[in-house]
Amino acid sequence: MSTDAELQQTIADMIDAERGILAADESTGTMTKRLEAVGVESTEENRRWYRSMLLSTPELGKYICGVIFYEETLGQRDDRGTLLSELAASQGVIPGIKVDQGKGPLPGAPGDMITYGLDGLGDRLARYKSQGARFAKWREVYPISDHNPTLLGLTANAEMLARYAAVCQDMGIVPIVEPEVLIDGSHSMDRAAEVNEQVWHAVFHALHRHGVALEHMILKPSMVTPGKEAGKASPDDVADRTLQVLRRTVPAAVPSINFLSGGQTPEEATANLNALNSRRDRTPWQLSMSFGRALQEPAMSAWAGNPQRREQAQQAFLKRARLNSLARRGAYSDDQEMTA
Ligand code: 5MM
Repeated sequence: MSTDAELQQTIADMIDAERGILAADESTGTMTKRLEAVGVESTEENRRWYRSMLLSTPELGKYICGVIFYEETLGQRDDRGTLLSELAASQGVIPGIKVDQGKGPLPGAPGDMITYGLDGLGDRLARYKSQGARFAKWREVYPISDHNPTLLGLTANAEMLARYAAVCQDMGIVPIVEPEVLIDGSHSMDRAAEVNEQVWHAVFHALHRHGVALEHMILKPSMVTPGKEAGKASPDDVADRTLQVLRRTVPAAVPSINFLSGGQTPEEATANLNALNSRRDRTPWQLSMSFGRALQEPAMSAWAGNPQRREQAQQAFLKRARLNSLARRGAYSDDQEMTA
């Protein structure tokens, strides 16, 4: 199959009117925080057990079309010896891989961050592809302050995302491009909208410069919300503002926008996704999710390291996946939280 045909096939398999992507690509440091929060030691075995529990959830493939793995997970097997990537594929869930290698301060731009991992990316992608990965993900992180992101931060981060995406497409791997504008802080909705507009504009400008085929990528942005210390906006306000800025900056050729949850509660993220999809007639893209915390938090709390609670954890996980699938169609309402 040609590289183009491979990309096209993966996009066709991942763009689904009722399903979304599970972000299970927490690096060991992040996973350690998540596990310790529910009283579980972060050992390789606990991480393997938890992720194989998620992926073996019955009917997962009805609501989830892709899963983003961390490198460690690609080589792990479930209790029966099946590779977790094969377990996912057997449920109709396409395996993908996070390929950025963490972040640090951006020199020359105090307060801005930059992500590492371009060196040797082609070789790593070839290896991940041979292990079953068909798409990849790279995250750049943008804190908001009165003076961040700077112009340098906007251009340097956009350049990284575009270079990564171009390498992926050369290898027949669909890139998920994730510019995460952080929810941390007390900034207003207006300021969040202003920053997201600058970020998305810079990202698409860089993608164009690097010849990235927009038809063969997925955008994973933040929703436009006020900072978490500034109070909440209603789902209608989040949806209106997010779509206003997306329409100004994201070309119609992009097939799907899969939002991150970014510290929203599971219920908020679902309600916001639902409000976005209630306005679908006004958008050229699929509006879906690639949630990490908002899909996993209830499952992780239900499990809390007790293998006897496997079924309860899977039910909690499937409930969030199912409610987000309803939100994909604009068919979710909060009373379904009680009954689902
Ligand atoms: C699951 O967490 C991902 C990896 O984070 P680290 O590199 O910090 O370990 C992260 O990129 C995630 O995919 C996105 O932030 C979306 O997850 P949320 O929880 O924001 O929906």
